[in-house]
Amino acid sequence: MSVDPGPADATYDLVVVANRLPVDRVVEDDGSVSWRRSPGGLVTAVEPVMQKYDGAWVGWTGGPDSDEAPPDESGMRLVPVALSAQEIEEFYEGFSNGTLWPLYHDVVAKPEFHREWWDAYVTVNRRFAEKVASLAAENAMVWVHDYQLQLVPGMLRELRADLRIGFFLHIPFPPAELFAQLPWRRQILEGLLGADLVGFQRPGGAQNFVRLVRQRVGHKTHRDLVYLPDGRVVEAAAFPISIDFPGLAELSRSEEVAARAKEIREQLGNPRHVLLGVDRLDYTKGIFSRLRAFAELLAEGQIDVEEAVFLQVATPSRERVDEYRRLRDEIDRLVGHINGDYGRIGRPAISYLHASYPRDEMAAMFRAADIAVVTPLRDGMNLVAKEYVACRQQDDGALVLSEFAGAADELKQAFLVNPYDINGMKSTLLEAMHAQPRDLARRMKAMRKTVKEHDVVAWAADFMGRLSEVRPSHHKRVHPVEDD
Ligand code: ADQ
Repeated sequence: MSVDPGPADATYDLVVVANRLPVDRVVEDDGSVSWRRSPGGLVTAVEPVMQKYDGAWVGWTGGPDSDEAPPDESGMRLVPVALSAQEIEEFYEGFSNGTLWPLYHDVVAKPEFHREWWDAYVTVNRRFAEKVASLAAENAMVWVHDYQLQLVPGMLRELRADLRIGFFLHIPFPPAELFAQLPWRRQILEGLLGADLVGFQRPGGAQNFVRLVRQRVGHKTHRDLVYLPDGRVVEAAAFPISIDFPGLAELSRSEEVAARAKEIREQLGNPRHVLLGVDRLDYTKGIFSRLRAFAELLAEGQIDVEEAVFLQVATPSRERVDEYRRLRDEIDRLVGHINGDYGRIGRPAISYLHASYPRDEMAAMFRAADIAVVTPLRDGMNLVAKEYVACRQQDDGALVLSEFAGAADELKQAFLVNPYDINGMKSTLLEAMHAQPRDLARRMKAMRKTVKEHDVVAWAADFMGRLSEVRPSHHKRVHPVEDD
């Protein structure tokens, strides 16, 4: 295999590539520009590895036509990739969030297929790949993230055969029957195969990928390995992402957070049960069905607003995509109905908030809640479930969790539900409300141990460790196999 040397000015031994940079551009009142670290967990995860290597992070700043470079962040060089307004519409809102997002989430909304969106996806992926190719040192490691950039590994491999490339998909990888709808299915699979290691949240995602590669591209596969005709071996594996457990646990133990949690309960009227939902406002999160289940329990008199309140935080996102605007209107209406029908003066059944909160306020909400209700219809992992667990240092509280969230693989002691089954959800909510403290403590202890042992730093170290293992090329005779 020929190895292209890196360009003369390439200096980074590790390059992380994600759609967004880990900072947000903020325009202050006086018109000056500053950058604020965005709250995402990914930056916490890769910070230690970035410091160990000489690291750069390549991503979009979030605004149109901006290649203004933000200052370095905790020892990481931040390198912007500019997107035009039209590319934001076609690549980001279009192909990423209007085609891939619904397709990869069990088609819970209908994916749209437009050829011009695909063209923009190819163009932008190439721009990212070229930027990385110009920055990576010879034999550097590159870690590409998520569904917006699935062509980057393949494009980068063509530009720089010397690189060791890893890819991690944060959302589910769909079963072959759904993926097959995609008119560009083969190009996406070939894009991913540019990586040496392709990571998924669940083992099922890795299995779906390997099966599709065998069926649609015709490569030889064995278990989680793909043998390419050029001698490369690609590994597919699950790396369930996690949270900054020690950081969040410590924050939740602070006196300020404890005091704020108490205050939140008081403001909610000190009911016996505070139920909590925290989500990006997205149709995959199952917000509508969970509120319906709660409303039916009120309607049937199984619970009363004097004893149970639902605090639902739903931060609007992707509001330029039609489907998201519609969802926001539907949930606004449903909350209005429920509060109109079952609320009393000073006692709404649902306390519904659109705002985005700092970490300490989130920790206070997690501490204030007796039951976290996490019921996505499909979710790669769902960090909220793990965050709730990290904040329950007294081993109390109940987690009601959808079996369709990646987190359900690890948090087996949660009250697991099928979010499509409203009756099942109602009875599980009641079961969680009436559970004995000893039962709750047993469950929570086990879940806390799991999340503590598998925090986000361990996740990143695990992925990077596997990526850096040398995998010699194979000498198998490979010939196309038939569809199975
Ligand atoms: P998301 O779909 O964004 O992530 P999730 O895993 O739940 O979903 O993470 C959301 C994060 O935002 C959590 O850390 C949560 O605390 C925070 N958050 C939510 N609402 C907030 C608010 N109002 N204010 C402040 N913070 C808020 C995608 C995949 C997931 C996968 C992650 C990570 O869809 O399945 O778990 O990536 O890989």
